[in-house]
Amino acid sequence: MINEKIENAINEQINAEFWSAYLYLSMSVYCSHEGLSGAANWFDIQFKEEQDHARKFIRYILSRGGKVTLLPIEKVETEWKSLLDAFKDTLKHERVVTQKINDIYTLAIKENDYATQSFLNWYIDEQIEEEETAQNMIDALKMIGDGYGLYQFDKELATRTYTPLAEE
Ligand code: OFO
Repeated sequence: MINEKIENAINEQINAEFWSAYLYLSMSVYCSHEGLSGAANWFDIQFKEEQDHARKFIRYILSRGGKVTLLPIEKVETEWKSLLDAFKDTLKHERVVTQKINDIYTLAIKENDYATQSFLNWYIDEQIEEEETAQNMIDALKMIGDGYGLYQFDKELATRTYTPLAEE
């Protein structure tokens, strides 16, 4: 049985993952409006992956006999100055998510919840990748600027494909 403090923290994290999904859907729509169909695809996959992250937490609470509570999703930004600006926001956002995961881990240590500590390791590794990817995008966009470079970069982002997270 999962303890109530951990259950509440994970329910909040489920909400944060769906909020992330919503933010990336908003970025995808923004990119479509800007004629950046490759970047729109990239953020749409990000949208799907965040939903997978939320579902993984949902399955975990259920597997430990807890109660899942779906909370309202906060409103998100809908406009950015450029694709670079959107990726800067992505990095900022992922750093916040990393901190949230770390906070749940700290709580799990305090509560002697070893199962949750073990479960969270997947998210800790995932956050390293999320932050690194956003930083790489920022670095690339700073190098290429606008125009033909951006056109080529967008074509590259169009090749990203979605792989659903395996259910264990
Ligand atoms: Fe769920 O990793 Fe991004 O937010």
